[in-house]
Amino acid sequence: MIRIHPDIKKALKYRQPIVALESTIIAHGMPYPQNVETALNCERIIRENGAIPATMAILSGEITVGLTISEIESIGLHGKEVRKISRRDFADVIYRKETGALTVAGTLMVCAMTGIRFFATGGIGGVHRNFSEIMDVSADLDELAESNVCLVSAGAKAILDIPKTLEYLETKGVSVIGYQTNLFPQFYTRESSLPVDFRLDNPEAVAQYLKTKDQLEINGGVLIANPIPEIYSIPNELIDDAINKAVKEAEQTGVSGSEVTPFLLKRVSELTDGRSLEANRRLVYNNCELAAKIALESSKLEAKR
Ligand code: PSU
Ligand code: MN
Repeated sequence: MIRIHPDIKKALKYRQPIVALESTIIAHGMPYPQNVETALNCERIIRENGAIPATMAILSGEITVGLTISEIESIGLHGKEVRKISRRDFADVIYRKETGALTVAGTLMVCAMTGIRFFATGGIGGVHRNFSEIMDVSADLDELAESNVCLVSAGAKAILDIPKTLEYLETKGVSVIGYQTNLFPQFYTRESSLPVDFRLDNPEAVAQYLKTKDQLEINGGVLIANPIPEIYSIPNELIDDAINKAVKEAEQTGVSGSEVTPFLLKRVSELTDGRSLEANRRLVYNNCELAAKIALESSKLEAKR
């Protein structure tokens, strides 16, 4: 049921650095054509930094690892018509031979199936703001806790309840590592007042840390919180109103389930005249670069063993 691109098959065999990329961010996270442009830039940036990109989706019932350019274009063009696939949807979309975009949770599942250890996204899903009423917690969190994957993310999306998201990660035993920061970044914004578990300052240090974790046979995922570059960061006071307004609209219009996150991202982008979309793209590129560097350092360490 899995089709792996020959380049990635080879990379797996020779233990070359590979970075997984999800496809929900393409289909549901950004509008066409910026989504396709972003996805292709992510692949290019990963290659430029010495690793092999593996964009993943389910295509006509087949788990596909390493999409071609035209497959990426097709997912981007069809956008919201493509099903958003998390753990609960996985077997259903395959048995129906349908096409689906993988969330962070879905991509982590494929990483586990194939042995891919590094993954770049924009911002991980988390605990939503009105948790006490709707109990909306992204499946990304539980899946990360179960996967042996190093996930690079610009913190958690600012549309979420970030303190609760961090509490949940702590409960699940996921280490939250600040990359060159002591504070957990909030997606569009570099700063926050919430501490990370600990800080690492370069890809070599992250690779050494991951090697230690492996030697101790401590299973479970690691979240690298990589702040958006300063020049693209949107200050809290500029984006808070848009986020609050979008969250309120989602409640009033009764948007629910897997549609909440795409709705919020779209509304915040509209309310900021596209500024949040530009920030989103830049932070994803920044994460791709770091994930590739960590993957490369890790494969160098492994070669020495
Ligand atoms: N990062 C982004 N944009 C996105 C996502 C991540 O910059 O659209 C997607 C990922 O696929 C993640 C999903 O798994 O948002 C979270 O959705 P939910 O809250 O429904 O679990
Ligand atoms: Mn949800």
